[in-house]
Amino acid sequence: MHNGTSITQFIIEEQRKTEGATGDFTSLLNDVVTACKVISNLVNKGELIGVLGSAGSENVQGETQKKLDIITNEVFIKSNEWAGHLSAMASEEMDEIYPIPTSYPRGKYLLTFDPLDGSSNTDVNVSVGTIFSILRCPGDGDGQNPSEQAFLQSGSEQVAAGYALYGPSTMMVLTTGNGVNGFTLDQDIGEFILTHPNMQIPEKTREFAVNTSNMRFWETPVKRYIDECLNGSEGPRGEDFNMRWIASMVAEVHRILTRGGVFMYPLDSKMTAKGVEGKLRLLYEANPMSFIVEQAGGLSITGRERIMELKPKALHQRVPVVLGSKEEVERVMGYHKEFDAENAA
Ligand code: AHM
Ligand code: MG
Repeated sequence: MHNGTSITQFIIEEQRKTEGATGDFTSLLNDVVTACKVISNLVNKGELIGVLGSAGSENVQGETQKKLDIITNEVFIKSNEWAGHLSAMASEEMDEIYPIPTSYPRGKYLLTFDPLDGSSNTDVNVSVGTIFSILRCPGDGDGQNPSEQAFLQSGSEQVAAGYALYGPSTMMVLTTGNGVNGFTLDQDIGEFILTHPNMQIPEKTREFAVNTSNMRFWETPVKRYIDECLNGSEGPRGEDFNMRWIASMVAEVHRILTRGGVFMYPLDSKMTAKGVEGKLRLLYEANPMSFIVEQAGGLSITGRERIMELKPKALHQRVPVVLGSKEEVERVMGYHKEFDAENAA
């Protein structure tokens, strides 16, 4: 039995440190936490309540939606639209932004989310998660109709980011720019309890996560990095590496926060042939995860640039992602720089 700090207490105490804080942000985070508890319950019940399987529709990215993608998106909207803290929301599962209906007051924040990341894993009962990011609405949501443009802020502008991981335990990992803290849901009392204070990613690691079935489509620097890992003690790295691929970014990032490693979904020629620049979405996957990873002492890049410095061009923009332990991510960046310099010459 855990008798520690609840996430509500933690958020309120954090907020007290901020001068002029109105309590709006605390209340918004609480609504996000509630949504994640509801989703945890749905995911946990699974086929008992008939929520597994496909919905027979596609999202804006042309991906088949699972029933749970649609249900969890609705849960997020319903939990977060009424309280008056938000001006608009945006999600992986909605083509357009969702302005807060005029029947509710509008507030100074924007919320982006992927309600159920890794949802291809639900039917096989493997961990999935929710990812979210909170931005300030330009003009503090001055009553104007919020536009897509308002969301196109670089990751470094995020006010908070977090994820919920629905695994053997349900966890919530959160940053407000002051380190990273992890909470575990105590199902008996329905509260997240602080169990992983001040999470830090080990700098050096010998573990990587990548979908190697795409190897033949990768760029040379990525291929070089992974080849060197695979060659282990017989290659230039002189050490053996371990590999994992869960196909749930949330679970992958959580492992890295816990024991280090590198996760990548790099650019490949299949994507460029289709005119897309990556697999993962910038605003509600890559940016929040980059914020968390960097707040835990790691690094997150596209291969060539820091993700949080990118100026977003579109709501559903995709980017290549390489994140995790600092030394390894810096190495991957170095390989890209070397390659680009050789090819420019
Ligand atoms: P989703 O948002 O449609 O669930 O896709 C994102 C997921 C990530 O969680 C995961 O890292 C990746 O897609 C897995 O891709 P793949 O099936 O190519 O291995
Ligand atoms: Mg996703």
